[in-house]
Amino acid sequence: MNYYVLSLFPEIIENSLNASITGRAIEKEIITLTSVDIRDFSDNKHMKVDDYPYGGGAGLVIKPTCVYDAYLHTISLIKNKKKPRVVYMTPQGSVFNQKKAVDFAKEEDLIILCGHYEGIDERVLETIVTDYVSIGDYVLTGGEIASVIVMDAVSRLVPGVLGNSESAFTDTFSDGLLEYPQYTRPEEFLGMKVPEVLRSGHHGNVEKWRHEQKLIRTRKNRPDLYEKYIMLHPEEELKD
Ligand code: 6GU
Repeated sequence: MNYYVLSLFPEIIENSLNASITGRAIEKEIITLTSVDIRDFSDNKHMKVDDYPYGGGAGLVIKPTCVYDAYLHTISLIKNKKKPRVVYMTPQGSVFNQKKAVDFAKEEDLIILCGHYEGIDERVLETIVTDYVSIGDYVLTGGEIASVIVMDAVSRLVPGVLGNSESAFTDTFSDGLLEYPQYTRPEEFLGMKVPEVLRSGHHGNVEKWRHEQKLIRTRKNRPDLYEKYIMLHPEEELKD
């Protein structure tokens, strides 16, 4: 997976992705990150990349010219004959979820465009963007952190990024339910004991207990997901 991220704050992206599991994947060259600074494609001596919005209003709009030149530069770096998808991070996009992460993880190259201020001139977006993606119903100062979230979620689905011990397929959302609670030593903490069944060594009972915990937790925290799950598995509906 090769990410090309066009933004005004490449350091936010590099600092985040170069750490932890994604950092290790970059070192191993399972994923690559190329950050492109849109400011490098400014067409004036003050390195300005934004201007006042036509029609008035608050804030500044990123000029289409520098974004387009940054895009053309990025395309020139990519050997692949196939034109990559261009994901624009925007609260106006459709909301990112695990299904979208799985879909993006199938790509070889992904161009991610991050806006700032009041956004980017619509004409360049119409020309280059294939996917408009938001990470939820709240507003961030820019798309950089949102892009890191998308790349993190996508990267862990790329073969080789997670070790055997960090499975991407048994975790939350792989079956539409939230995960069960986990415990480690000590056996007693602040007077609270680890549930007896987990110490019993009875594999069947552990599996049964964990599945029930998933249902309880999902019903409590995500009634929307619980309803969906029970529609598909009515025999599993919790009694109480
Ligand atoms: Cl992708 N960008 C910004 N600026 N704010 C957001 C977002 C993206 N997703 C949710 N809020």
